[in-house]
Formats: sequence, structure tokens, C-alpha cells
Amino acid sequence: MSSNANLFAHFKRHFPSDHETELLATADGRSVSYREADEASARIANCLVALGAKSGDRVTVQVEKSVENLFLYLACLRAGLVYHPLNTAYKASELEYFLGNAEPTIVVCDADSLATIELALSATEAGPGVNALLTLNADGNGTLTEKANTNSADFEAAEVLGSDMAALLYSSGTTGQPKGIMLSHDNLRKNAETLVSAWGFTATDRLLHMLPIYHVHGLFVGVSCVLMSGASMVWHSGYSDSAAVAALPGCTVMMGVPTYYTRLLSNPNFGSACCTNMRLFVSGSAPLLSETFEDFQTRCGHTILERYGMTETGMNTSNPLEGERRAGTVGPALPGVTARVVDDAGEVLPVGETGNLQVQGPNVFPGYWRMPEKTAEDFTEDGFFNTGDKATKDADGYVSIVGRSKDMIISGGLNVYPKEIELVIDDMAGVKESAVVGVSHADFGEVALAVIVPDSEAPSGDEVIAHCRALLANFKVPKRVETIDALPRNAMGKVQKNLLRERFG
Ligand code: MLC
Ligand code: AMP
Repeated sequence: MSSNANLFAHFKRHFPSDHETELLATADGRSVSYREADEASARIANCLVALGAKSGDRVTVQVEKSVENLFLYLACLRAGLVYHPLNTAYKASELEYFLGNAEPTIVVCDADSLATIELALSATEAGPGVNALLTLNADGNGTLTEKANTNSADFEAAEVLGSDMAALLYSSGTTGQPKGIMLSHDNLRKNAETLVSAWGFTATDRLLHMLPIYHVHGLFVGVSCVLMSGASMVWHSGYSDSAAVAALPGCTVMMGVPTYYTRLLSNPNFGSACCTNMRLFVSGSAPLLSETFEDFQTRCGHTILERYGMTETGMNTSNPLEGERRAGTVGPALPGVTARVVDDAGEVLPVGETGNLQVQGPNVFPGYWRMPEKTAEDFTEDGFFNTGDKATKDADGYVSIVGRSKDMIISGGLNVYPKEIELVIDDMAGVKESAVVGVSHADFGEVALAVIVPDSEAPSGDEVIAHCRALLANFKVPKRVETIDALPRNAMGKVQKNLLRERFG
């Protein structure tokens, strides 16, 4: 067996022996075989290399979810390039930071956002380093596809080390400055192998794939489980509960954020009749309410399997496939992962006590891109990563996430960092200062609420929202704005966000 650690080479080993086997079927009836995925990704890999991309170079991708986007991801792995996906909701100023920081060699975007990307590139020093700016539209067409189609359908996976970077994903961070999270081929492979085994994936599985692929959940959990087991997918460009109800009878596994499940429950046509073929529903990326867990059981007879992960670590813990899945817990640490709960001094706490959750394992990222100090801050001396989550562990090792020490809101499974929004609002005329807090929301779990302290002529709530909408991705825009004379602060001068949540939540 070759020692090449390239994740694509590992995927390929798990391809069904008959490459004509279906890899995925799209919502509009297109069937894609493993052979097509293999050949199309080879063409793109040849194209990227011909454009001058070399091993380790970043390929920044801001496009809608499509089959061709998946091929592009596979092509980057194959060629030893670093796949750097961006949420399509990001606005110009956000893009400028990512492009400037990642310094890609190739950028791929939707034709509609070409002008925005060109502008963002011209505003960064990274601009001149970009060899090619290509388009890939939601329908799979664009200059990338045109160019790729003239290339050979053969491409030998580039030799890489397990520690070489396969993907770069950003987390906005509590300071408002996004950090690039480097994920290696080994991080992704080992976590995928663990999940395939823990969740019992086989070639007979068919995953309902409705998650975006610019994040860990859809890309490294969903896609990897399928490609590491020779399984197949029903591939939708986004989530819709009615489409899920229609697709579930043909599927065996579904993965989603809690909003996907609450929306399914609110659909009157969802019930056990559409789940006869299903064996597993997985939830993660945000806390699943016990109420949703129980209502789901009652409605369709299935017990949602909740797991816990992060971009920095992939999946850390999971409720068991066989055995008790406990509501309100994220299950024990996955095989090979160590999860411990410590106090602020780093001492491991007794069973049942709440503290800081730290993890270690082959799934944990090597560090932040070009930020060695930040990396050092987030790792302990004995090599554990500080997740920033507050947790307890029971006598059976089941972990419960009970809060966060990081100032972060999870809205519909997407992370919103208050600092980033506060900086944008504080820049407005008439605003002295602001604080953004998460308040509970029936659909998204949590949403951002902005509290402003007016200076002179205070902007209206609508104006604050319009300002945020112009500068920030839509999911970060506060859903509500309140005004207060002064922010409550503790003796250290720190804003007491809990008091704001109590008052306005
Ligand atoms: C959309 N909107 C949101 C939002 N998504 N607001 C807050 N939070 C969100 N997540 C807003 C839009 O701005 C818009 O507002 C309105 O809601 C409708 O937008 P939409 O695009 O039509 O929404 P919809 O398609 O229904 O999308 C909602 C969603 C989607 C929940 C289906 O956000 C989603 O797929 N989320 C999953 C994200 C994910 O993959 N997370 C995993 C991260 S990985 P307006 O005002 O403009 O009308 C990770 C690690 C791990 O966390 O452990 O897995
Ligand atoms: P991200 O940075 O997008 O990868 O988000 C990671 C964060 O999502 C974690 O640090 C947790 O706060 C949260 N998270 C993920 N899965 C769960 C879960 N099952 N329950 C509670 N929080 C979760």
C-alpha cells in the first residue's frame, strides 16, 4: 500500500469496485457516478496545476453549493492544494480580510460576485499573487468548468505528508479578527475513519445531504463519511423541510443542525412513514434541545444521535450508535479522542462538575494559520486544545455542553462573534458604544440582539440593521436593536452581557 497520506487517495481506496456506482443524485434528477467524480476532479486538478498552483497553495472558493463545487474540493485534495471555502453570505469587507490573510494562488467565485471579489483583491496585498480568478456558478458552469473540460481525466494524487494542510477554514474569533484554522490530511482522514466506524457507515448507506459545504459539518462529516465508505448521497443545494420529507424515504442517514430537526417537526407531513428506510439521524453544530430530541422520538420513532465538534477539531464526542443516546448530552469522547473537564487552573475536575472542556486527538488541528501566538494561547502545555466550551462529564463519560466561555452566538448552526458586530455598530455616527448578545429564537436556536448606547443623534434600529446588512454576512445581522443609557459593567469594567440578556432576551 502506498504511504501517500493524501486524503483523496484514501477516499479512492474506498470507492466501490464498480466505478459506475452512483455517488450522488441531485434534487433535479442528475445522477453522478464515482467515475464521473473521479474524472471531473482530475480535470480540475490538471487545470489548477496548469494555472501554476503548487502544493500547499491556497484555492479560495466562494461559490454556491453544487456538484462541481464538490469536484473542486476533491481536485484541491488531489493536487495537494489547500481548499479554502467561504460562506457565500460574506460581504466585500469580510472577503478582503480572508483574501488578504489566506493569500490564495487561485480564487473561484460566482460570476455575479466577480466585481466584488476583484475589488476585494485590489484592496489587499494578496491581489498580485493570484494567478487566476475563475468563475463557478450555481448551475456548475463558468470559466473553471470551461477550462477544466479541456484537461485530461487522469491525475495521480499528489504525494503529501499527513501533516500537510488540506483545508483552511476561518473562525471569526472573540476579538473580531478571524483566525485561519489549518486542517491536515491526517486530521480529516482520521476523523472520517473514526466516524465511519462509530456510525456504522457502509456502501449501502445513502445520506440526505442538505448542509452547506463551506463548513465542517457538510464537508468533513457528511462528504467524508460517504467517500470513506463508498456510500451515496441525495444532494440538495440547501435545506428545505418539505424537500427533506420527500427525500427521506430514499435515504438511510440524515445529518443536520438542530434547526433542520425543529423545522422537520413543524412540517405536518413528517412522520414515521417517511422514515422506514432511515437508520440514523445525526445532529450537531449547536445544542439540540431535549424537547426536540423527545418530540422527534415521539413523532417518528427515531432517537437523534447528537455529537459535538468544532472546526478546529472535527468531531470529538458522539452519542453511541448502539447503546443509550442521552438527551442533552453529546455522548462520550470518540475513540482516539481524549476529552477532559478542567478548572481555570487546569486541574481536572471530578465527575459532574462544570469546567472548561479540553480535547486531544489526531482530529485536533495543528494550529492557526500564521498566528503562532494565538495557537500557543489555545493549547495547554501537555497538548490539549481549549475548546472555549463549558461542559460536565458524568460517570459514564457522557459529556454535556452547558455553556461557553468564548463570547459567541450560534445561530442556525452558524457562529456569530459579537465583537465583530459591535465593531461595525460602534463605527456608526450617533453610537457611543454597543453590546451584542445572543437571545433564544424558536427557529435558529439563538440570534444576535444589539444594544446600543446613543451618543448624540441615535440611529434607529432599522438604520443599525441596514448598516450591518451592508457590511456583514446576513446571518450575523442583529434581528433586533434596543437602546440603553449605559451598558451594565462589573467592577473590572467588563460588560455584563448576562444582565442585557435578562433584560432584553
Ligand atoms: C439565514 N438567516 C439566518 C441564518 N440563515 N439568520 C440567522 N442565522 C442563520 N443561520 C437569515 C437570512 O439572513 C435571511 O434574513 C433569512 O434568515 C432567510 O434566509 P435563508 O437563506 O432563506 O435561510 P434558510 O435557507 O432557511 O437558512 C437557514 C438554515 C441555514 C438554518 C437552513 O442557515 C443553514 O443551513 N445552516 C447550517 C449551517 C451549518 O452548516 N453549520 C455547521 C457549521 S460546522 P433576511 O433578513 O435577509 O431575510 C460546525 C462544527 C460542527 O459548527 O460541530 O458541526
Ligand atoms: P464552529 O467553530 O463553527 O466549528 O463551532 C464549534 C462550536 O459549536 C463548538 O465550540 C460548540 O460551542 C458548538 N457545538 C458544536 N456541536 C455542538 C453540540 N452538539 N452541542 C452544543 N454545542 C455544539
